[in-house]
Amino acid sequence: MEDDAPEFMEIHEIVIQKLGHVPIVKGDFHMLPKKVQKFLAKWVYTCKPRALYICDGSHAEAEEVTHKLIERGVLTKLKKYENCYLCRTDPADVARVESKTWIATDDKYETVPHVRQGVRGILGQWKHTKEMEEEVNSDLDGCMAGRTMYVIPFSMGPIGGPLSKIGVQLTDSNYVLLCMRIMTRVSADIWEVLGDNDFVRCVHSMGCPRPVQRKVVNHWPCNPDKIMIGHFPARREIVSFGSGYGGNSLLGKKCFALRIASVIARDEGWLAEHMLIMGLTNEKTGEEKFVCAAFPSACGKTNLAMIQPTIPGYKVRVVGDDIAWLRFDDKGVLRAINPENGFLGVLPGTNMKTNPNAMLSFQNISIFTNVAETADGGVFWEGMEDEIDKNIAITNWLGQPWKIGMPGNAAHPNSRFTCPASQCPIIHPKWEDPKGVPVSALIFGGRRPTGVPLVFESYSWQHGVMVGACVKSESTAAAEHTGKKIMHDPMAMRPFMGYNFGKYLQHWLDMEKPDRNMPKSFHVNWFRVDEHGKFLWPGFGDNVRVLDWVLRRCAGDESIAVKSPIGYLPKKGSIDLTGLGDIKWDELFSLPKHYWLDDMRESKLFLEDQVGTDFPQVIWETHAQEKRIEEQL
Ligand code: OXD
Ligand code: MN
Repeated sequence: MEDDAPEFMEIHEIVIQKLGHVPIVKGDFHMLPKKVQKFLAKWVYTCKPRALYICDGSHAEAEEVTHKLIERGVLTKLKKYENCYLCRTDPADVARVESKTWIATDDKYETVPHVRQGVRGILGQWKHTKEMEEEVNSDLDGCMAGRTMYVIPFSMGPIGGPLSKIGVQLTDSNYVLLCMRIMTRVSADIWEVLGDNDFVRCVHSMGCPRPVQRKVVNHWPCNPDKIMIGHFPARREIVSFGSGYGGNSLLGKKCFALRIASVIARDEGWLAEHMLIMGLTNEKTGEEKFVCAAFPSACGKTNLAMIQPTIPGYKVRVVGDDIAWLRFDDKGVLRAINPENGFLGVLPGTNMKTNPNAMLSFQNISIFTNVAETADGGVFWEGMEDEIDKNIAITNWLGQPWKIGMPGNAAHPNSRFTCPASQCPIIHPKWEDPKGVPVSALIFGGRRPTGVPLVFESYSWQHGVMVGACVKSESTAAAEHTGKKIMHDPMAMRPFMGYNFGKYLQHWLDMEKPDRNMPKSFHVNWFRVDEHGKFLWPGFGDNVRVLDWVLRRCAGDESIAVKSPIGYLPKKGSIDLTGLGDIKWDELFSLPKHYWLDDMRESKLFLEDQVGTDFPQVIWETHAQEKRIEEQL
């Protein structure tokens, strides 16, 4: 490990001695675990902050930081709610930047698969460790000049839990600190739990040292031209530069809980996935089942996790809305924890009809980023038209006067709320159970306007891995992609892979063992449209009807499924459609032969191009899907 190399030891010793020159405005450096001291010393030496602030996660700290942010104009208090704030970023810093996200290893093929010659790989971006280090050292040299470096101890998962992991994030943004306090568990107790153990090293800078070189917009100093999000899985380190937005800067989320955690999971025999976790209790029997669902970014994981059922019989409770860490226990049961502490949800489209539980979650302690503001101190975004006073004046996310019906958007399409998960009215009482909850089904899905039925079940675990590998979806505003193109997003993990995707698929296959209770797996699509572009399925609360079918399948009901060339489909009429009016079942479940042949060939080509020799052939061999479609459809 780099930390133990003699020359680094020397540098650390010197810097530790020299730290006296960097005032510590809060906390006691000497009380920190030695490994943390070294980590800190190294980055103080590189980033050259004006002061050090060691966070303790206390309420007083939140008050102090919030007050500072309001004073400086970064946050505006929203007087319509309790402890809620609006933040407008620099409009050049509004989404995750996948093109500037890198995984650094010495061996390229540890990170990315062997793509077919001439093909540009899209399953992760690799840089050699040395090259990445040089870039990091040059970008971060003096990057915090004139600014305070905050030291944030945090836990992903309940503090001290057997499935939890600890991180320490350094940042020069107190907006990031405030969001980290919501999204992760920040506490001084971390130092004790950590002891001599290792932790994930997270370094974040807005990349805007003083005196500033670039005009600061909206009090949001950033460096959009030089954004760089680098991961060093071997030494469990993340360095993010230039952006303060969501997944770019809240390093516990995508960078740690998915990219670095997927590498840890590979090494330790578990899975770190882009999945929601929810519990459904059958109100008649009292039996509860948990499901996890993997959909690409901004495809409705938060809405599904917080669903308000439109049919009687189920009580739904949310455990997590974005990330699941999954591990088989010693009884062979797959258990899931939500490593996060809060929700960072997309706002446009969210309202009291589509997701009342989300709306009720952010009435208190919440940060709204890049939404519009109403003159009475409330918030507004596309989809809230029926929920505000029609005559109220609105200011859009850019700070300009706005009226409903004007061209463009009031809120940025990737505007977000950040709120503690505990505020959700249907948060599961066991959402922080350190052992996790037992999982009965895994569900994949995406936005597929044509061809793909509402739901189907894979034949087996192995087939489920193939179905997951073939996930595609229309692009959304969560990252920098523009337009509505259908993109491959295998396992909903394309932007979040921490290592070679072929090896990752093999790791999934290796999860299957005779003494394990393998969950069933499914694929859903709420977004199929008819020839006029109208959705064939109402979605939202009605999706519980599909979950009901899924759970009946998990309970072993053979009578409700028919075998098809792509998996098991619901037998006609086996999904409860009571009260829905005219649902075009045949269209919703049709499998157009040409579509599926093209789709299968295209997916196969994609995986052969992108994963090449790393693709576990057994998946193709066992599941001659193309042949089945050719012969049986
Ligand atoms: C997210 C994302 O923020 O997937 O959760 O982009
Ligand atoms: Mn996500």
